[in-house]
Amino acid sequence: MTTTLSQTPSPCRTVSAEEIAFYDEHGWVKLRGFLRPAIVQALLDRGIMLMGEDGASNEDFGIRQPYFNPFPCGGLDVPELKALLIAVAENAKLLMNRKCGTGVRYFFDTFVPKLPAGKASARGGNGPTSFHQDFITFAMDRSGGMQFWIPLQPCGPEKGTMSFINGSHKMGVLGNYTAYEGRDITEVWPELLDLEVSEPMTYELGDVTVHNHLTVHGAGANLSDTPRWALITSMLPADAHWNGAPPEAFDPSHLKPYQLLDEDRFPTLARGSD
Ligand SMILES: O=C(O)CCC(=O)C(=O)O
Repeated sequence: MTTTLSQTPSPCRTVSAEEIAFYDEHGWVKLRGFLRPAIVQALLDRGIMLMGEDGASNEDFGIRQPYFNPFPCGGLDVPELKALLIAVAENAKLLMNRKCGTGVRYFFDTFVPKLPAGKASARGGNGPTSFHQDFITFAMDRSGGMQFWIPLQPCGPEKGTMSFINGSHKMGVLGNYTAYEGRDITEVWPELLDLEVSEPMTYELGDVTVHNHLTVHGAGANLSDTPRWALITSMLPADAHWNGAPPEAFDPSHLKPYQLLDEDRFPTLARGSD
């Protein structure tokens, strides 16, 4: 008998107490064997359907930067993927570990193929990822959010996988990388050189990393000749409000400054106990 994704109970496992402690201390954690391979395959199939095998034949999304060619996944509209996002949010709540039991709100889910550095790309997306924090680009009034970085195929450093600066999430907000005038973040903040940098990640199918929006991270170029297929899903504390600044990740035209994010666009996927 064939098993469909919707017949199976959970698309992922639950984070362990050790993983929660590692995340709290380092600002990131690798979750080995977190996802069922079938859900990873479903994500890859959707990425290829929307973006083509080359990860670059998608409708123009209007964003040009070297890190990757971004394109929305739209997972909330696909029942199996919505179930995944809800399960991810429940794990984000455990990792966030707020004392008042705050829940978790969906922020976005985006394919992020990094295109091969050796091939010209009209879309950009074929360079290294400079070291940065995510937080400042999101225009939120509070920290606590995190990215689940889901490789859709096994991959390692040659594909341009991330390294993390351990403990950098405890250093506060370090500015927008566009304000560094081309300098590396460690030139602007030499304090970061006192911290350890993780190895670039190597992922088996089903492995995922999670990093705090305040954790400094970056990646090399994709030195292979095929796309580095990955999906980022970003989660926020359910009590996050827009801070009124122009965000890079969403259109705030329906919000007032300091407004709680609305349920229509940013649904609460993991209910809080507060
Ligand atoms: O995929 C990459 O190279 C970088 C991803 C990133 O910056 C993020 O997940 O916040």
